[in-house]
Order: sequence, then C-alpha cells, then structure tokens
Amino acid sequence: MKITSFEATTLNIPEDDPLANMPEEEGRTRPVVILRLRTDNGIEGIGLTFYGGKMTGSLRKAVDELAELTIGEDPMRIEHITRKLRLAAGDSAGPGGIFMLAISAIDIALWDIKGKALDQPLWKLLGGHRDRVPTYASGSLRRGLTDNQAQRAAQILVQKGFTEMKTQMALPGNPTVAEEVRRVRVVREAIGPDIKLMCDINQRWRPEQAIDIGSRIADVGLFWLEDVTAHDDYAGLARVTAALSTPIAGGEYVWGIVPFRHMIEARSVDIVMVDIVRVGGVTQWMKVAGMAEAFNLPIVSHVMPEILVHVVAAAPNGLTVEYMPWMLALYEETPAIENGMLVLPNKPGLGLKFDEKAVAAFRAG
Ligand code: SMN
Ligand code: MG
Repeated sequence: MKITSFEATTLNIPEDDPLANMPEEEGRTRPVVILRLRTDNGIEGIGLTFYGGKMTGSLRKAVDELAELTIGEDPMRIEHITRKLRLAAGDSAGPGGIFMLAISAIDIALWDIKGKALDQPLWKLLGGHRDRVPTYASGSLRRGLTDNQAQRAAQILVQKGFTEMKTQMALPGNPTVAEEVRRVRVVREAIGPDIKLMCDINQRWRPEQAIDIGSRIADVGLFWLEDVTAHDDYAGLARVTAALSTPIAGGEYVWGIVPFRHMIEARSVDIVMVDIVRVGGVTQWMKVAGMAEAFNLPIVSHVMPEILVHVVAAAPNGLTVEYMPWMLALYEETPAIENGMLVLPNKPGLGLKFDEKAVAAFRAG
C-alpha cells in the first residue's frame, strides 16, 4: 500500500456551547486544518490540527509541505514516515510549534488508514483495554459566565446525564480570593456532592496563589485542579502538588514526549493530560501513556473526544475523556454517551466520516 494523494482544508469551527447553550462569547470560532490522506487501494485517512491562531495560514502550508513528503510511502510504517519528516523539516524547526502541530495531523490520518486497512477500530489496535470510558462535559462552565449562569449551565449538564464536568477559576478582571472560592462553591452546590467536578486554571495563578486558594477549597472535593501555574514550571507545580490534597492535572501545553519525563520525574502532576496535536499524534500520545503507567499515574485526554476516546480506552491507565464538543459538528456521526460513559465505535480506524455539508459551511475564505 502507498500514499498517493492528500487534500488539506482550512475551516473556522464555532466555539459555541452545544451542551448547555451558555457560550462565554457568541460567534467565536477557532481555525482548524483538516487533512485527507489517500492510498493506492482507495483508503482515505483523516486527520486534523489546530492552535495555529493567526498563524493558521502557516500551519496549513506546513501540513501541505509535510503531506507532500508522504507521497509514495507505505502508510503502515508510521515511525519511518515520522523520521523522514523530522529529518526533512523538523530537525531545524522542532521540537515544538508549527512542525509538531502539522506532523500530528499526518500521524492521526496514518493511524486512521492503518485501522481501515486492517479493518479494526483504532482503540483495539492500540490495546483495546475497555469498550466504554468515563467522560466529562467541558466548555460549558467557563470563567466568563456569571455565578448564576454557571449554576444554570451545570444543572443542565446534570439533567443531560453527565456525571463529570469541568469548570474554570482564575476569573476575569481582578477577582478577590473570596470571589474565586465562591465560584467553585456555587457550581458544587448546583450539582450536589456526587458529580465529579474538575477545575481549570489555564496557567493563570502563581504557585503560592494555587496553594492558598487550593487549600481553601479542599472541602469542595474537586476531582482535579488543572494547569494551576505556568506549564513548564515543573518545580512550582511540584510544590503545589505536594501541598494540596486535591489532585493536580497538567500537560496539555507541553510539546512532544520529553517534557513529560521531566514533569513526571519532578512529581509535578498527579494526573497527566496529553494534547494530541502538541505531543505529535496518536503514536506519541500512547508513548506518554506508557510512561505515565510506569510511574503509577493516570492519563487523560484534551479536547476532540471523538478522536481521543480511542487512546484513553486503549490505555490501562486511561482515566476519563474530555467531552469538548467543538469539533463534533464536523462529522456525520460521533461516539454515543450512555450512562455518562462514551461508547467506543466498532467501525475501522477512527470510525469518523467528515460531514461534507459541515466542511463546506465551515470552510475559511
Ligand atoms: C482548553 C485549552 C485549549 C483549547 C480548548 C480548551 C482547556 C481545556 O485548557 O482543558 O479544556
Ligand atoms: Mg485545560
């Protein structure tokens, strides 16, 4: 089997809130580059990438340039292709940034091809640990909402059957400690004690602030507190992790696999979160899962549940899948949620098909 052609397209995907219909800001969109990689036996693998922001034109160009280099290659030899692309472009441009984002789209598409060629769903190819995985609602309880809106949105998520959900602190403006603490308490009040509640800080606190606020909310019983300070302050994160009884999650902001070694060795986090387009795709995501497993740490996904459900279900230490719904509209069908669990698809590869009407509607430019 050989790769014969590819097609990349730039889209603007709405960043709305289909889960609770409580968007932080109406009309906001996120640029995304989707990729189709085609083979000589008629298989089409799909991949995608983002975080290009205003540099998405450059990211699209990088995807085109790297995908061109895969033509003629055997798609089953993913590590061989990765090495070729690294030598051709990444040696001087890596390890992070546009190169990593672009190669991730290619890696995802190659795994989709592999699954289709072997007629197996990706989660089984990667280990197939479980056929259902816990999931948590994300993107609804954001920091830009009022306390009241956050409470209403949280109740809607519970009514919809979610048993896990994520909110945010580090509120906009210059909130007092009391205001920060109140937000997470009112969300907890709205959902009761039995729903798992996570809280994302998105690197906005200093370590001592995280310890101060984190210790005041210990009784809220958060399932985890995420990205409490700068992502590469491994020692600062370790200080917070050691000081708080609440588990600390982190990792979505780092590039490639090596930083996870340093984070884990420094005991910076209790729960390892891996972003699939910053780490280098499915291949590298699973390597970090193995590294975390060896250190007795759980692993969790970041955004794109329709893709990440495969890797979390495959890994024995997979904990839960972030159900961030932004990209769901891109596909004809996405994995169902039953009793708060995502059900793994049985179709080959990713089990996803682009909805061509949605692709046309979101097309940029
Ligand atoms: C997040 C970051 C970037 C894009 C979407 C969402 C956030 C999360 O940190 O963990 O959901
Ligand atoms: Mg986050």
